[in-house]
Amino acid sequence: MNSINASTRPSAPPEIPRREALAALGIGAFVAAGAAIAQPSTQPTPPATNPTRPKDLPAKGPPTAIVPGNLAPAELHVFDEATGLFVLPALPYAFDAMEPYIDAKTMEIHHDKHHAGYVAGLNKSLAELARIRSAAGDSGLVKFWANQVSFHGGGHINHSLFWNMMAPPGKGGGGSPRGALAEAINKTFGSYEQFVAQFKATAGSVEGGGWGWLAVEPWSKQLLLFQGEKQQDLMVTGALPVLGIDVWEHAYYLKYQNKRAEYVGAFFSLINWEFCGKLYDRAIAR
Ligand code: MN3
Repeated sequence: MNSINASTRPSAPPEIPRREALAALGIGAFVAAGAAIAQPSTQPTPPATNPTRPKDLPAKGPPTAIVPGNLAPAELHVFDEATGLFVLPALPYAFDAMEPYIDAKTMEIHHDKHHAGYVAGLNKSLAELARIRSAAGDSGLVKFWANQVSFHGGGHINHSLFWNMMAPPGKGGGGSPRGALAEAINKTFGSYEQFVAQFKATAGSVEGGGWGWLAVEPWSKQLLLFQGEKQQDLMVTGALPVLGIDVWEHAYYLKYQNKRAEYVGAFFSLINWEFCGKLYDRAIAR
């Protein structure tokens, strides 16, 4: 699989054994959870996204993207096997597709700058750790770079999922869960309405930058609703994400300023429950 958005490669780092890099990430489950969900898009190429994309990178194929309401198993393209580098997946819709709930400028900056930054930071961190292993780097910085792997690795996977957990309002976005996920939500939280209230309270009260997550704990197969701080803190080890909302201010501040609760409320008009349902079905089938 290719992506036209394999675009944020930093200067080529020393070769990183892929298996080793993934193991260091500790996010294999996240990648696996998304791996069979996305599908190649037959949609037009999204608007030009990243001015830093090297000019000599050929566009090798269609963007990897979700067609809202028409999901089929394919690949969520977060990593390029050929280069051994993590890559920025294409946004599966246009920047203005979340209007009026999330403005186009916020989506553009969020994807092209913030998410791209996590991808670059993850590749950089892994390259620095490889340099240290080859005795070219500062061995005193393992703690620093390992911390950066968690932060940027979390950021990359969180956002790769987040874009696909939303769809244009009325065109795959909004409504309510169906199928096994709907039944699990009712069983766990008492009703969909009680789930919504707890989700809003959870996401709305994250301290600083972070996320509200609905996830499956795969051994018990229980739904958990919890806060994530930064990109990686307070996570439950191994929990497989079903639904998440980014509540960093960069996700909403241009339109909502300090009114995070309004943004969290608006998010319910965008949730791609079909995608979330597939994440749930895969999580409990493991
Ligand atoms: Mn973000």
